[in-house]
This record gives sequence, C-alpha cells and structure tokens, in this order.
Amino acid sequence: MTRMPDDFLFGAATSAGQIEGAATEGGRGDSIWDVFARRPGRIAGGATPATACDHFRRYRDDVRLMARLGIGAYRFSIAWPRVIPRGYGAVNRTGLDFYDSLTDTLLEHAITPLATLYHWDLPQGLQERGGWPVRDTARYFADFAEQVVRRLGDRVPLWATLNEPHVAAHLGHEHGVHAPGLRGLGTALQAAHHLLLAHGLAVEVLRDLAPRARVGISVNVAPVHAAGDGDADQAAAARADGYFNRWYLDPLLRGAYPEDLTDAYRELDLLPEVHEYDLAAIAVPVDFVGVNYYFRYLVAADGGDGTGLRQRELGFRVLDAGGAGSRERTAMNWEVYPEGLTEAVLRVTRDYAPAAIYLTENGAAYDDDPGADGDFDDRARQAYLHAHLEAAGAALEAGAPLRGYFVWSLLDNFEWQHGYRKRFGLVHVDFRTGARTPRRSALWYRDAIAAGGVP
Ligand code: IFM
Repeated sequence: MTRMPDDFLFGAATSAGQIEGAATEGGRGDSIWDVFARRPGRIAGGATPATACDHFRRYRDDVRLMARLGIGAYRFSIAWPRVIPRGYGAVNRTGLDFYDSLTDTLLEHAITPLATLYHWDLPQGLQERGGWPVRDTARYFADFAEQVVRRLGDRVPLWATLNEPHVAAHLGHEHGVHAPGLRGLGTALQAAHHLLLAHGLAVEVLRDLAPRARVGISVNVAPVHAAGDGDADQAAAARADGYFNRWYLDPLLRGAYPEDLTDAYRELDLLPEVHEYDLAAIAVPVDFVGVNYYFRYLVAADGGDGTGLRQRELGFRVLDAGGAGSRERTAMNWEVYPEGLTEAVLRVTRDYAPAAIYLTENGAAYDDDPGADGDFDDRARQAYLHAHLEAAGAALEAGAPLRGYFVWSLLDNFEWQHGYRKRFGLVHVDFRTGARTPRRSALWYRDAIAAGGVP
C-alpha cells in the first residue's frame, strides 16, 4: 500500500479554454485559441472550443460531481478574455462573477481551489498588439492578475501563475501547432522570456494582495534520456534537457538562464532581449513548484535523417512522441513511463530544493472501451493512475516535498489541436448532450482517495 500523508491533496485539474465553452457569453472576448480554431486545418475535425463541456453553465453540477468522488482539490484556470475581454482596458465584472461563484461553490463542498492565472488563452486583442513576443504583454498580465486577485485572493489559498510556459512558447511560437501558430525559435524564446517575466510580476501582485496565499507555477518536467551511449547522443540529450527543462527551471528557481544553452543561442543569434532586473523579477521566491508530468524524451543527435520531432537549431531529435521501446502507449502515442514521474520530482527536489511540489497534472488519454452494460470501463487509465500514484509515493519516500497530485483531467475536454478526439477525463463527456458519466477510473480514484493512497 502506498499511503500518502494525511494532508496530501488529491485533486483533479482542468483549464478554462478546454472546458468552459460559452465563448461569446457574459461579455467574454476572443482568445487566441478561438481565432486559431477558426483557421481551416488547424484543429482535428474542425473543432472549436466554443461550447466544449459547457462548464460555464454546468459548473455547479461539476463541483457536486467532484464532491461525490471525494476529490479534495480542484485546479482550474481563469480565462483572461472573460475578465478583460481585449486583454487591456475595460474589466468585465460578469467574468469575475463567474469565478467568484465557482470559488464559493468549491468551498461550500470543502474542495480546495487552486487557480491558474494563465493556461494559454491569451486575449486576441493582445495578440493583435504582438502577443507574448512583446514585452508589454507581461505588464498587461500583471494588471489582469491584480483584477483577479482583488476578487478571489481572500478565498483561493493556492495559485499557479502560468501553466507550462515551455509549451505556450514553443508549440505556439516555434512549431506553430498551437495558437497563435507562429514559427521561429527566436520568437519562441522571446515569448518565453516575457511569459517568465509575467510570472514574476504576478507573484508580486499575489504577495501584495493575498499575503496568505501559497503561490507557484506549473512547469512541464520531462526526464530526457539519451538514445545511445555515444558522445553525440549524450550531448544531444544534455541540450534537449536545457531546451525542455532547464531553460525554464533555472531562471525561475536559480535566477539565471543555463549557461550551455545561453552560449548555443548566442551563437545562433537567438538570445531574447533581457532587461537588467528581469531575472531578479523572474526568480522571486515561490512557495511551490507545480510539476506536470506525462512522459520522458528519448533523444538522439540529429543526423538529418530518421523519424521523430527534429529540433534543427540545437541538433537533436526526439525519437517519437514521448519515448520509445515496446512499452504501452496512450491514445496520444505517449509512452507509459511512471518511473519518469519519480525521476522528474526527485530531480526538481535535488537541483532546486523547492519548499513544496505539487504534481499539478498527470493523466492519460485513452479511446473509450464501453463495458457490456454501457459504462466506461477504462481499465488502462485506472492502471495508469495507479502506477503513477505509486511513483508519486516513491518520490515522497525518497524525500521529495510532494504535497498533492492532480489528475489531468476531471472531464474529457478540448484537447487543443486534437479537438475532442483525445479523451483525458476521469469523467466521460458526451459532447452532443453534455452528459457526464464517471468512468471506472473515477470510481477507482474515489476509493484511493478514501483510503489515502493506493493498494
Ligand atoms: O490538455 C493538456 C493541458 O492543457 C496541459 N498539459 C497537458 C494536457 C494534455 O495534453
């Protein structure tokens, strides 16, 4: 039996742009994802986030459902364009009212709220002014944070400033597969710097306006393993680790960009513009690091051939999405590699010594396999969660300051460029009717929570 400490938070996570829907209601403005999804060919099946899970209207039922499952904490995000429709200028009180009521509903059900301020839904109005590659966006983010924290700061005890800045910067600005669909490593690095700066400014706002809140950031941390023992693959893996992990963790938790990558980017003339006090602002102390864990990367030197995601400038290749070998894979084609969770958490513990760590996301998409009686018999997801909770227990045992675990995701939802085709939910959503049905894994999670761990 892996038993978690008594005060361990067992949670579930979602994000506004993936579940709320009601894209044009209550005064909400367009986000970059609304605009991106309207461009032909960007999202599988031509899907848009306009309706999603209709959580905006159904949130009370969704909170009740969480309470029935015994879920103790809920990580949700605040849609910036619902609060400040253009990203700057007028504040939309109706938008704030929604999060106010969501927070109260959670508290009435004894569910601890963890609010994320930015989970990728930049207001389109700011994209039209240049978006994250432009420095002012960080300042506008601090203004947005101020509005939200003034309203919710007295009741939300846990805050994450950003979700996965690497993904927002690189998938959106280097690879072009996420909104806003730009392509250029230099643009991505400038966007990344402003995202990190936005984090630092928002932490300051939180400290001022909600001094009792515990504040952190959710970063995706993926172990990077070299495909071979040779020097070329080992060096490629070190560069890839810099690109995926250290470029974010180091400035946040050590106040400096990593030297090896700084040298590499300087040679490529890709270094972002960094102002004198930016790194001090970025490295403002946090109370916790949120680790989002899904997979490891298996990396080889880029010989110019082969398959897998190629990072041309740094000369490495990821040997297919999320690993290799003959292990089981999820519907995202991500390798199931629970020991990577232990490794990621222990690495953050060892290299950065944070006060606390929350696993702010972990979970899996699987195609549905409805059981004979029509229920959702997702044994693969149950096994996945079981193995990853055990891996979390192993990290705790080895001394990591792990304080909670949030399953991604509570509900099937809008999985970005994959539309509604990839289902991550503990709870199945029928996107025609909106009906919610807890899967077998949800009931298993309920029992694990009640037992305080996994058998
Ligand atoms: O759905 C996403 C989420 O928005 C961010 N982390 C990874 C999840 C699964 O891809």
